[in-house]
Amino acid sequence: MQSFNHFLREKGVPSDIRSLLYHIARSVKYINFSIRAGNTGKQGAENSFGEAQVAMDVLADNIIADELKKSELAKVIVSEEKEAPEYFPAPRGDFFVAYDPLDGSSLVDVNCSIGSIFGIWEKSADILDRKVDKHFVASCYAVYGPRITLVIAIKDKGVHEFELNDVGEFILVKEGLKLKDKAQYFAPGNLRSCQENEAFKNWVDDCILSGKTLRYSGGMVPDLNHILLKGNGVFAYPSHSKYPNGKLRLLFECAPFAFAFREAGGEAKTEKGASILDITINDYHQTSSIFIGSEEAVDNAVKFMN
Ligand code: AFP
Repeated sequence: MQSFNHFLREKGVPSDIRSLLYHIARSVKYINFSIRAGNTGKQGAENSFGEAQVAMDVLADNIIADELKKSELAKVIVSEEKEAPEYFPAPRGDFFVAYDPLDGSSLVDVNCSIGSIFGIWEKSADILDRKVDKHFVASCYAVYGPRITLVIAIKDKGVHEFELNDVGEFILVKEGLKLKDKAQYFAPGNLRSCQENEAFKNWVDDCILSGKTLRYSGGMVPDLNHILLKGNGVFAYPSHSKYPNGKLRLLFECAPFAFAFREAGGEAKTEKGASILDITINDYHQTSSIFIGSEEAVDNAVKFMN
């Protein structure tokens, strides 16, 4: 069983990226412990989207920021839970890290799987007005479920799953995750928009009529993890009157998964058909619609939407 660091070193992952990922993995361990021991109640505050924060949101955010600072590799970090970026002295690196410390906050108190999502870019300066894909070097996400797993995507080096073992090490369990073109599974987020969006309703009907299997939990991390590990599927979260530009955040949710899914041979597009990775970052907290998963299934969904 290969350890996290040994596997990445064998894959030729540069030491600075390995070290940054090591600190991210440490933060995941601390968050996992806090979830199992911590407070699942409300924080009594709101994030920059005006969403009620749960105590775990704030705790997870602080744990990650602390680990990224300790890495001395992340120069600029942006969290879904904070309006403004944080700037750290980073004598050993120049990375920009965007993260959603705890995605699925509304699921914490009902013991459903939740996750943390990270995007890692080189060249921390001038992130705004840059395309998502420029200097994008790695992304990863943690799933806090029956097993604690960390899925890591490295540019041109594939997507791999690690599991936290009983002695606190992340051990390789699946190397080289790949997505087939066709999808058996579908995960239709924002189903309420069927009432006002005939095209989306037609797509959902087509998924049902073509015998696709519904797998949707309301948590983006477990829902996309399901598609990646099953090797096929399509997840959708279209815009609608409540979220005219989509609900999901470009930097903290859509981009890291779009990067990982592309590395696995999949696709991620907006409902208008633009590649998520081609979007220009205008605002750290901008949102986007997203159709992501098996390439053929995503293209078919976008055809329905247009
Ligand atoms: P919370 O973090 O507020 O639970 O939202 C989770 C999420 O950002 C993403 O994980 C889900 O895919 C999506 O929202 C679910 O949105 P709806 O609550 O509108 O279905």
